[in-house]
Amino acid sequence: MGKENGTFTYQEIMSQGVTWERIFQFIDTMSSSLKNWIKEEHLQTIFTGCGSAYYLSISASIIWQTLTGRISRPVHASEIWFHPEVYVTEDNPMLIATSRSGETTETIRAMQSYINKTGKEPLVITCSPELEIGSLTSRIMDASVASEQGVAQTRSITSMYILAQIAACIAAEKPELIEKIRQIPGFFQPLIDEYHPLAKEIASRTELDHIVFLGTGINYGLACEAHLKMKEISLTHAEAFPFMEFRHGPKSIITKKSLVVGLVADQTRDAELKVLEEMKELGATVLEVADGMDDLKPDYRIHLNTNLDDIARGPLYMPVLQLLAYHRAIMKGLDPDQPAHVDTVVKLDS
Ligand code: F1P
Repeated sequence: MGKENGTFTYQEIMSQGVTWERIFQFIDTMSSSLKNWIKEEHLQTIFTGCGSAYYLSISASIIWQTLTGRISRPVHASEIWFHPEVYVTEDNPMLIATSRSGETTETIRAMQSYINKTGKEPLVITCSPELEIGSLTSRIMDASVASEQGVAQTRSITSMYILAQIAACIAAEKPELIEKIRQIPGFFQPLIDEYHPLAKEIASRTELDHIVFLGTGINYGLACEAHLKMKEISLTHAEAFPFMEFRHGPKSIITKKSLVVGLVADQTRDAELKVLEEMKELGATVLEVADGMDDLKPDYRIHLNTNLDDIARGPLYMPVLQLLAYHRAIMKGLDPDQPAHVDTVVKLDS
């Protein structure tokens, strides 16, 4: 008998709590080499990757700059490969590359360009340290416990996100924040138990055929990742925008068939809730994902209820949204394990 649709993806989404626990086992071994690396002279840090790994880079660079006070930015791996002169500048940047497969051509090429120009080893966060990426550097944060068989990244990207959070805490010498991040795995199962039925309920509303994910700052990277999951797994027209940008034109596409998902941050909540209110008035169905309670009357609400701050709680926005994409795919008769036209890794000939 053949495999049922989505077996791997479902199992990988649901095992995130235990996988995150296992990720923390490696912190002590990584910590001292990371500290030495961070001491090297540099003025800026560049985070890079492709697809999910690039979206992780958006959030990670904001966390890094907030915690360390040093300039940090996300750059697409292909940009570094094609334009090293623009990004690998004379001010000795540090490079942090993320890749589940460890073989994505653009990420490997970006690392090679960086190594050729600076003679320095990048730091990598990967599920595949034994592959090409690991042959280019000895500085590795190993997420192989989060490896996957599904094509779309679920537990791998949230686990690598946690490693990026931890790297920033080590760089900023904030061990107390690592202790907060250590609480994340404990919130996973209660969140799934409470909101898995809601994910199924929203997924059954197949008349909603346009899904917008909104987030500010750190949460913008997470909104981008959520939009990619929805697109890859459920072949739904999905988009991601910073909350405030959505008013500047993109909102014109909102109809009664739109679902707007707001990944609300504590720091910017008031302004974000006004955007969600406005989208509701325009006819969209609104799903609010927030840590605290507020006066908004969305159609649906996921209350994360962690009391963790915006920097610490990031990965917890993802699991219920991954389940929403998974169930939508199942409703549409698709196989979430095998998105159309996408392979696990993009390898180019030249
Ligand atoms: C990056 C990536 C994935 C995407 C797809 C193709 O892979 O773009 O984010 O979902 O599977 O590859 P990697 O460099 O993290 O292995």
